Amino acid sequence: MSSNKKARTQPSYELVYWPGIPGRGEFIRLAFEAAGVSYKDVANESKDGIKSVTSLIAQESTGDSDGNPPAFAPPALRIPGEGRNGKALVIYQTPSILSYLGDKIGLAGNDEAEKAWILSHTLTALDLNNEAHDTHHPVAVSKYYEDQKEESLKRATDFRENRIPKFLGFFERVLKGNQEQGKGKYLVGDKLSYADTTLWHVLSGLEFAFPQEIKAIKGDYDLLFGAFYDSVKEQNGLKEYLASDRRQPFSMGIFRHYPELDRQ
Ligand SMILES: N[C@@H](CCC(=O)N[C@@H](CS)C(=O)NCC(=O)O)C(=O)O
Repeated sequence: MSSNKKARTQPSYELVYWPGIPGRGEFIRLAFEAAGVSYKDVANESKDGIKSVTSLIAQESTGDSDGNPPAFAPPALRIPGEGRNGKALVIYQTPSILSYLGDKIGLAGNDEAEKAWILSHTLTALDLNNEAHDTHHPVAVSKYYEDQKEESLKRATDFRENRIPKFLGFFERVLKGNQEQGKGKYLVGDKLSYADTTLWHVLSGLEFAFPQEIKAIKGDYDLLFGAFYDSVKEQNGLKEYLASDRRQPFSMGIFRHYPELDRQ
């Protein structure tokens, strides 16, 4: 194979993330699926794949033999051949992975301004994701929900009454401001980006975790729960993925449905 041809071939991508839940790995999966780029979901696809996750975050690790630093937490992306001296590159942190991949798989926008906005909106959607998680773990990540129920109720009430409207109102304004180009379907420019897939997943998680709340307020966000939500899930690649059994259902991960935390 000529070096030119090789340069145009996609490298093989390996997603390293906990098996059996969407979690933060889903943000990376949706980007690959939307771009039609193949990847290996190591822990879901191979027996003993979970070892790739546990060794990635081993507490004693100072890095791997390919020269990568230790990773704090999954998700991580491993790309053989793209690291130092032709070795494997390993990167972690969801937004860092998305911004690395965005350019390479065509989901990062058309110019420097679009690239920066796409990353900014992605970070904001991930902030919303983190705040949704904190509604059931407001005191300690290492403690059970059952040990922090009282605080969870307070946190979830504030989240529903103040934070959800602030975030959703913001994204509705973003869509409105970009309506000429994006037609309500895209946050930035005139095509799908990893900011769209990321926000979409957070919205679907909120619908799972707080169904009564979202049902009650949906109508206030015409674009977000209209053109945007519908068009992202109908995108080529995503539509097929979302209907497949590779899409893990929400359960007891970041988005959890505790009826007592929802609108009564
Ligand atoms: N900001 C990080 C958060 C990573 C994270 O919290 N990963 C979770 C799984 S979704 C985990 O296993 N965390 C272990 C820990 O924080 O100790 C990212 O977006 O990648």
